[in-house]
Amino acid sequence: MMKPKVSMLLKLLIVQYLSVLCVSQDFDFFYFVQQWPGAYCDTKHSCCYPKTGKPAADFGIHGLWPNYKDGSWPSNCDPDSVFDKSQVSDLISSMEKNWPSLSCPSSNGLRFWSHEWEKHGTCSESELDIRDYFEKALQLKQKVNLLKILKDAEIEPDDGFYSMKSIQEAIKEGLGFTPGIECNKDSAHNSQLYQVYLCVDTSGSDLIECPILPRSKCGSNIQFPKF
Ligand code: U2P
Repeated sequence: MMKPKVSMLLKLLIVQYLSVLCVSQDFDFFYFVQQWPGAYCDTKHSCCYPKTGKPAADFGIHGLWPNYKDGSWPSNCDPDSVFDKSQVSDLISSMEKNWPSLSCPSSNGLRFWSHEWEKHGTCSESELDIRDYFEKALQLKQKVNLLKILKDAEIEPDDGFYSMKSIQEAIKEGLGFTPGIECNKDSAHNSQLYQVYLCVDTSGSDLIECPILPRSKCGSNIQFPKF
């Protein structure tokens, strides 16, 4: 028979071990990622406008991605949780406008939103249920008017080239936080402004300084393509 004190200690250790396991399932912050449709469409692969028509010439949401401070990220955390349109029915028209899908074949967005929920959203279920998840992303988009911030710094989608430094500084000036910038290449191999990463606290509400910026493959001068 184990002495009572020893068995109590063992129980405590087991509880502590389990709680560490649970906490390690969590995440450290979100990347809120917006994409410039002009850069998505101006590459070797084609793009397809959504069934609702050509999206506005504005940044669109790509996703709200739970991330770890070391730069890695969890994905597909809950295979039992599928995207349930009925839980976001009142958000759909805003999602069509602010979170359009440009991949081919043309879609009404449901495929894109399901993918984002299942791959990323299910990894922040400890903080946000499906409705909160989409609502938070839409609220962040309303808060952060990237196009205006850039326009105020005379950086516009006019096919012109701008320094990475001026883009990062304009956003830092406008929001108070340094963004991550991702580029892709057009068919002439020009590096162009594709996605902007901002960091958000685990409640999905407030911008924070990024614990780690995504690695950038941009040149020092990048094109801001028309859309
Ligand atoms: O970069 C290519 C794709 O990898 C996923 N990604 C990237 C960085 C990151 O921090 N987290 C992350 O998930 C994205 O996959 P998607 O959501 O598009 O399937 C990104 O497009």
